Parts: sequence; C-alpha cells; structure tokens
Amino acid sequence: MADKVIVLGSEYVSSAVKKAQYPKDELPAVAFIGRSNVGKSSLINSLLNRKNLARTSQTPGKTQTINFYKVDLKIFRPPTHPSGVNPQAPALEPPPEPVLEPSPDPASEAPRGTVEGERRAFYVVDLPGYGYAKTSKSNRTAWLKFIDEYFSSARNLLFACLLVDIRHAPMDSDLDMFNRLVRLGVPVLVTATKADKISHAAQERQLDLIKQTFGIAELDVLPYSSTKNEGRSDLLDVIADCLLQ
Ligand SMILES: Nc1nc2c(ncn2[C@@H]2O[C@H](COP(=O)(O)OP(=O)(O)OP(=O)(O)O)[C@@H](O)[C@H]2O)c(=O)[nH]1
Ligand SMILES: [Mg+2]
Repeated sequence: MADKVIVLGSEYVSSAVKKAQYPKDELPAVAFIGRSNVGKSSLINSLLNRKNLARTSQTPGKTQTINFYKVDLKIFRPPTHPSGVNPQAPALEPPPEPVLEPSPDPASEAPRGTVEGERRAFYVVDLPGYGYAKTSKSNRTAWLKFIDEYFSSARNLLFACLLVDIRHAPMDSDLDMFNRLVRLGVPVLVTATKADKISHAAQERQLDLIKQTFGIAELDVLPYSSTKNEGRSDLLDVIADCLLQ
C-alpha cells in the first residue's frame, strides 16, 4: 500500500485515431472511459493537478481522439521492518504535496528526511465518450471499433477507469461498456463523478444504486469530485499500488 503519492509532472504526448499512432514504448497505462460529458477530461486534470491539460467542454463529444498523457509519480511506501513485518514504527512523514501548476521542477520535490520515494512513469489515456445523442449510427459503430481496437491491443494496461455520473443509475451503454471490458479481460474501476453535486447522504445512496445496477454487490465504486479534488488521493493510491506490483 502506498503511503503518499506525488505527481511530479505530466505532459501531453500524442493523439491517436488508429493503432499505428499509439505510443510505441512499453509504459503502463490507465485508461479513462465513460459517457460523453461524464467528466473524464476534468477528472484527468484534477488527478494530475493541471487546469487545462485535457480539454474539457460543456458540449458533449469534446474528446474525439485517444489522447495520451505521460505522468511521472513519486510513490512513498511505509517503511518495512527487515523481517518483513511492519511494526508500529514511528511514522516517517513524506513531504506535503505542493500545488503543481504547471508541472513542477522535480528537483524542488526532493523528499526531506529519510523517506525515499520510488519514481514511476505511466500513461493516462483519455478516450472519447460514448452515448452522445447527436452521433449517427455509423459514427457509433466506428467508435465501438475504435475503442475495441484500443482495449484489445493496449499493452501494459493496468486498468480502465469507467466513469459514471453519481447522480444517475448507470445506463445500458455503461453496462455494455463494463461487460465489454470484462470480456476483454481488462480490470475495471468504476468511478462516480461529480460527487460535489449531491450531499454525502445522497452519495451513499447513489453508490449503492450504481453497484446494484452493475449487479455486483462487492463492486468498489470510487466517488470523485474534480472541482473539489475529492477521491484524488484514493485514485492515485490505486494507480501507485498497481505500478508497484
Ligand atoms: N460540478 C462538477 N462539474 C464537473 C465535474 N467533472 C466535470 N464537470 C463538468 O462537466 C462537463 C463535462 O466535463 P468534461 O471533463 O469535458 O467531460 P468528458 O467526459 O471529458 O466529455 P467528452 O470529452 O465530451 O466525452 C464540464 O462542464 C465540466 O466542468 C465535477 O466533478 N463536478
Ligand atoms: Mg473529454
């Protein structure tokens, strides 16, 4: 389990409309997928502590290409006892995370004290949304082919973050996408966006409804607010744990 995760930097790398345009290196990746306008690009900006790295819009269908962002993390683990057990050692405090805008100078991030962080790089992949009402049927078919191509050929994909709006039950298109990912063997983390738009009590109710609709009682659904950065450290922890495995 990661103790603290710091985003050292992030940069746009490339956009793709076909496989030949995907980055050629072997870096691990986390892909973000969900209905148009659900908040994928906003969540990516929040996660990476950037205002405008991924382009957001009130008009659905903003993201039309597969966009790759390279991210550098520093991951701090709790100190482990040489015997392998982890006794109640006094906690070594990792440094607080600074506000990064734009990407900070990594040198200024050097941890203080004796805690050594591990650096890991990975891709954040912003995928175009589905369920956009104004899209034609042929566009939809092309979109599905495009997305299937990505998920069936993506190498080193850690997991897909499937975003649903916390205010609504997942729709058929969300269930289709979930099942598609499961069939392709892609691990899925369901994330409920725009959590700031409802009260904490309503969030609990909606999280239950989302689990029920996906039909998996033990499904972990992570609430997220991009405007308040809520859920950010949980999501960074999940990514860091996958990267360290
Ligand atoms: N209040 C609130 N608004 C949000 C949040 N996340 C996104 N929004 C708003 O929802 C709208 C859509 O956000 P985007 O991040 O562009 O959504 P997207 O899923 O990338 O959309 P497409 O690229 O069109 O598929 C924008 O107006 C955002 O400001 C959130 O956590 N809280
Ligand atoms: Mg987008």
